[in-house]
Amino acid sequence: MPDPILLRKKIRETSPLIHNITNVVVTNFTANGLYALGASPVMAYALEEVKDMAKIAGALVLNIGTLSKQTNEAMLAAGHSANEQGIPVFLDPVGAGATPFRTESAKTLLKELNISVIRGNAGEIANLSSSPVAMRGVDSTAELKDAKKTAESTALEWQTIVCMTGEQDIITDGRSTFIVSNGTEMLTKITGAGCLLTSVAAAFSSVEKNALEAVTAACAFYGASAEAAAERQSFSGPGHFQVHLLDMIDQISDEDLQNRIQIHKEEE
Ligand code: ATP
Ligand code: TZP
Ligand code: MG
Ligand code: MG
Repeated sequence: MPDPILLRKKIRETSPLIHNITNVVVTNFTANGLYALGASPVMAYALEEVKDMAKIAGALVLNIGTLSKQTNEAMLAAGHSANEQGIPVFLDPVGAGATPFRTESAKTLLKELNISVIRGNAGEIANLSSSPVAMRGVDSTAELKDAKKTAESTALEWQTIVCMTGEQDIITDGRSTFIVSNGTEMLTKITGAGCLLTSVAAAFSSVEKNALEAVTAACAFYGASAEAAAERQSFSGPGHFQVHLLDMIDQISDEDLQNRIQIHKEEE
């Protein structure tokens, strides 16, 4: 079974380098979240250096939130370099389906690279599958009839692991599926909650070869930390929540984690 407590300990002990090519909205929040976890973040985008940075990282995150043609090229170069070294590559297809540029860019990364995990909301994942849905901006407005089926078929289609997040997180390779029920609605009130989760999941994957278990553990750890953050006494809205989330990623105890974790394995 996925073990968030053990994997968080491993991250703290080894401080893995996580190379992020991410969007301009969430850059600072993502770096602070990775520090709070005990990982070592680096943001590097220049075509001249991404290959060198990716090959010394524990994991690479490609996030298309504010994509440009140049960043797209850098993502491909970094991705090839990581693939050559067997370093896990995570894709966050922010806003896939909102514009053809986003959808096509995400699909090109999936075609050209060996992507270990796609982490996105329901709408984004559906738009990488053969059953696209309408998207408005980066938020999922899709009410998928069968989210689990969509996650599983997308995983099989791209031969990867899909982590579809929402009130429940569905983590699947198309055959084995975990459901994580941790989290709080407050996560939908701040920007970057999904983007940071993608980078946190990449950090978990850098210390655990079984990516399905690593990502499941990351979702439970992150959701539990967010629950604890929302319960803090001085909490009074999204501004405080964002800061408390960083604090709880750093401070949540093993005992508190153990009591909160809600991971369910689906029958095959
Ligand atoms: P969106 O842009 O639609 O907000 P996102 O990329 O930010 O998507 P989310 O699906 O919001 O990603 O997931 C980010 C985190 O928020 C995950 O840990 C997820 O479990 C949690 N989450 C999202 N919605 C809810 C909810 N209604 N209740 C509890 N937790 C939630
Ligand atoms: N616009 C482009 S990227 C971005 C916004 C608002 C951040 C999206 O962050 P998340 O984690 O998907 O909510
Ligand atoms: Mg969100
Ligand atoms: Mg997102």
